[in-house]
Amino acid sequence: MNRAKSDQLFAEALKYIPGGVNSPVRAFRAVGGQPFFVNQAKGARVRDVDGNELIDYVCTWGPAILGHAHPKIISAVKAAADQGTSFGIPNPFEVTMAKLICELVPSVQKVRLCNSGTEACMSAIRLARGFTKRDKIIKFDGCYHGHADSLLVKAGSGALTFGHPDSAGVPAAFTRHTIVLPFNDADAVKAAFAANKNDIAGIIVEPVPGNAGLYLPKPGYLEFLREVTKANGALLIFDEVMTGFRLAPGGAQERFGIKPDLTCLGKIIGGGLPVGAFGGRADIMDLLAPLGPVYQAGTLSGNPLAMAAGIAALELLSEGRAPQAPGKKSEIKSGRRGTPPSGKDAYARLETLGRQLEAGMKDAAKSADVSVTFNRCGSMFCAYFTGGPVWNVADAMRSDRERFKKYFHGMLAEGIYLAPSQFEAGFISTAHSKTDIEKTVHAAAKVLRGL
Ligand code: KE4
Repeated sequence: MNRAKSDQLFAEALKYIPGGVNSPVRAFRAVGGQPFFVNQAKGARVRDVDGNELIDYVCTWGPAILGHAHPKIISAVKAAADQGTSFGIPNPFEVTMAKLICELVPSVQKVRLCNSGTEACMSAIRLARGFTKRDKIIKFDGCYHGHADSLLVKAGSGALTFGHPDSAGVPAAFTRHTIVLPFNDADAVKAAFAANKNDIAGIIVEPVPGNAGLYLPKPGYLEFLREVTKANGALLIFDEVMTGFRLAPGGAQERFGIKPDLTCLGKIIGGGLPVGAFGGRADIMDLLAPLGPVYQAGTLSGNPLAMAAGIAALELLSEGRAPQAPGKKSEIKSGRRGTPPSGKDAYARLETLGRQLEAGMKDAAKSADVSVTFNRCGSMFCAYFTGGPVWNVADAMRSDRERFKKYFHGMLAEGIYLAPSQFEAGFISTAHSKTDIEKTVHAAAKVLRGL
């Protein structure tokens, strides 16, 4: 594949941007080689600057659930841009977006818009601490909630499992109140609450973790987190930056029928433009400035262009759908083989394509006699190069990363762009076709045979 222009751009980028990228995962450090540059994307495809066209399963890390450059999103952004790009005073789009989120996400009564998932998670934690007047937060290893200092932690040891900084520049004091536990382990959570009585403000969790590949909550685990937080006067924060509007119009909380106290959102609600949001119970949200003592702000929060793009996306995803009653469990069954969602055609289509990919990948791995564990939830997936089940990050770490590297580059050579790391989720969009999935599975069968 000719990459001359990409290589030239990367050499130039390295002079001005650390690592040549504006976000580390794009640097291909986990798979070797160097990134290509894209200047055009449409539907299920991206086109690089050398004219190579690739079937895209990164979907800009989740936002492109309707495919790239959906005409309704593009025209909404153009129309908004014609009126100006930012006003420094409320704009009508902010109200429309807030209303849509409150109608679609079962547990959200009020919502605050911001500019990234990091901001959303950082602010939700500050709000939980302000509301409970407690300092400690539980998070799970393998889950990623953006790069706020107190969340860049790795597990310590033992039931207390206090966090240690996972990045230079983060003082130990900033992670002292972060308890890191293994995901899908109820006993570890019980022990942490017992060891930190009345000190834990909340649990923040990706209900379906998509930042160490993809693995699912064990049956009953999310219900347990809901109950154990309630029993201990702590808040349950669902980080749905990735799963929000991805697994159902009401996100994972609709798919699994759980009502968290706060929810973090991002990605899809910006239609590809910079965005974040956090929302939940009104009695908690009303502690936010200017009403209450918990400060949070953002120059471009509720930006009209990001709102216009996100509103177009959410309207397309939720056409003709009655708002879900809070806490109502949708017809979607939890777990890997959930039945197609009750929502719009979009989700039924995503489920059908996801099943087709899962079945094809499993057949391809079997016929190539390569150990692959293929995890999927709706249109999110991950092929781990390991034989055993993957229910947490420890299981995920057993995957053969050298094999993944070869697989990634083999698929790229076949015109398939997967996430450049074993520890990232893949995404299907409504713009993918059955033929695209067939091509992908055919390519995988060829590449796996050559591993
Ligand atoms: P941002 O600050 O990148 O908008 O969102 C942070 C975040 C928070 N919560 C969850 C569940 C997330 O997945 C993310 C961001 N996800 C990564 C992909 N694994 C973004 C890609 C990147 O860092 O470049």
